[in-house]
Amino acid sequence: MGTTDWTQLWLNYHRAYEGEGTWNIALEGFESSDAVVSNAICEFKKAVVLLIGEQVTNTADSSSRSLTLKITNDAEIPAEGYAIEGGSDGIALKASDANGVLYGVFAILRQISCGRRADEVKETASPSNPLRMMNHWDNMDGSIERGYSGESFFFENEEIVTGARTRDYARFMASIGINGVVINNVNVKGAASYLITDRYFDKLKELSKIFEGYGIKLYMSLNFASPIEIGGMETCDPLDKEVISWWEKKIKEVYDNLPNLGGFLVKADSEGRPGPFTYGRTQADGANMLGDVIAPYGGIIIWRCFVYNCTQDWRDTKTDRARAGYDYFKDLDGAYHGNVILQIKNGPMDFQIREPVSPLLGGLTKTNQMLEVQVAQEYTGHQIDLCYLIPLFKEVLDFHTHCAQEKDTVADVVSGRTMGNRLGGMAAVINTGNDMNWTGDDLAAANTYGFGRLSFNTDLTAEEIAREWIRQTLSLPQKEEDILCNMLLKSREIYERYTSPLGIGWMVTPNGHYGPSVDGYEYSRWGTYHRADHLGIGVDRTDKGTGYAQQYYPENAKLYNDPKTCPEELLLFFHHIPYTWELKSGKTLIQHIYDSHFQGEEEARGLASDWESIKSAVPEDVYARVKERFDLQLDNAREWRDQVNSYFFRKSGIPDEKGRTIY
Ligand code: GCW
Repeated sequence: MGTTDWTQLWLNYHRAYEGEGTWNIALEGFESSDAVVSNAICEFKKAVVLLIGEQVTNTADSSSRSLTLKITNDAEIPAEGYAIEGGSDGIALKASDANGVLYGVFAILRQISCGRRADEVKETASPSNPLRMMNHWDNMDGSIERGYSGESFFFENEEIVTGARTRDYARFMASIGINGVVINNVNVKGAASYLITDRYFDKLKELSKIFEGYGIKLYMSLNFASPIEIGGMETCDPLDKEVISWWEKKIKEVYDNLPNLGGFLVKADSEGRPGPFTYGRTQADGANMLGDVIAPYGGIIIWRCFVYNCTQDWRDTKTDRARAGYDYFKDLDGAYHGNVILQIKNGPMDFQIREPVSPLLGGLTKTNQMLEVQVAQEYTGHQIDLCYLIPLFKEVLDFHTHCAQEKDTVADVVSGRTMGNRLGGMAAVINTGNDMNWTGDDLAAANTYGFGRLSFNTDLTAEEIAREWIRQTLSLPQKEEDILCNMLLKSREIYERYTSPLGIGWMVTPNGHYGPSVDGYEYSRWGTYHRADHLGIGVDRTDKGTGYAQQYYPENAKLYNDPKTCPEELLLFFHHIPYTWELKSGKTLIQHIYDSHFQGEEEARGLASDWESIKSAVPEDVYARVKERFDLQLDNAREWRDQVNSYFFRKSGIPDEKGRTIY
């Protein structure tokens, strides 16, 4: 078992083999004065010593084999892409820009960490998506909304913090291909509204510089009501001339200080946030105004589509939160300006363990769009329960929207391949904090890593990503690697089995969102209902119900509309189904609910014992931290199993065929 510096995540650089050469670095068409190139070289130097015990010297040493990392500028390589190839005299790296050099170096180090020798390194790659972003929900008091790994490492007591950790963070992000980071929570309040004032420019400049050295653009979340909150105006109506000229001055001031700022992320008219609706304006009015103001500086506006009525009446069965995104944004397709991107959550509700893909993705055909996923485990176990999310993200990316004859998957749409957009990509709500191991649960770093890798290369499989992460992080013997990989790969379905059935979602403790509370959101204002009674459960979203299914292109609409063709894992999302309904397995719905909960709880125990079985191969501290979490996960799984099963037994009065204990 190698030593693991857990603060270095997957950039641990375990000794892979003993080399016997000495390296020098040759640059052709790149300057070592370029911050990104220089950081790339620096990383290479540091890593090869650790990985293969070889030094980078630049002076010929006749006693050892002389090797060269030859970095060449090659205009044929696509933006941010690279070609790497090892041979007997070293490694050739070709790229057409500095980010390509950086990603190429990290690719070399990754391949060596994963078991190749330097002379076997080989890959040609370029990013699937133009924008590959992390969204932090960090608040300026240091807290993190939906954070499960300590406090923010960007903010403390309303100040911006920079230091060694900031640099490490940037390295980690660059190593997985991230090129944009939004540092503050989309709910912009209090001090965060002042991030666009001279109170913070100096520190932001520092931060932006660190990021730039790793090919990352700094972005911030913006308060749409800034003209009121920090400008002392009476309105923030996006069509008001004075409001517009306030923004013009403000954005100029921001760019005078932060010329490399990528732009802003905006949550408007949502969950109490201000927005254009207040003034009878559309989402496009709001987004375009900001887009126009920021355009001269090359900035972009990323506008979130998470807009819905959060003061619903549960008695009202016609209003459907799932419909809201499409209803608000589809009609304005084509009205958004060129530097505006709509950022769309993967599902129409809110990051549940299983949801259909949002019909807005690909539903919009004339608008820049970006996929938003949540790596922070808000509804998926709080980084206590093991839940490897890459299989879920893959399902979303592979979903055929039917928006075009070909190239119609979500991956195609957001990458720009379908409609030829220049702007688009993927963003994740990140799961990091200032815990020593960054992600609370050591195993949750697989999601951080995985999102970045997937956004760079959407063709990678969940398993390839899991293995890469394990090899670089823990470098386990093959048998143990297989066990851990398998644990990761099945964890999402296990979590799904012991929580809410067949796509219904929610049933979670309100506010905190950990642990069961079947009716917790049933009679609330949030639009999150399961509609269970003594006969059945589920929400009718067909043409006879809320009509949500009709927001999809006909192929999918038809599939979802009929309970016989609707994919069963989404059955209760689209249909209200009697407990006695027979599923494809031949089981009744109620029996499926019981079986799945018993099975999920049992499988969670299996995960815990799998972890125990690899104890001797993992560092002690890592073992202990993860074990602690499995203990909690087992309590959680048991609680979910018993509460959900008892609830449905009491509602339906139908006993478990297998006579197991239900309360
Ligand atoms: O998932 C919900 C969360 C909120 C979050 C919101 C959003 C940042 O419960 O905490 O607010 O989504 O995505 O804006």
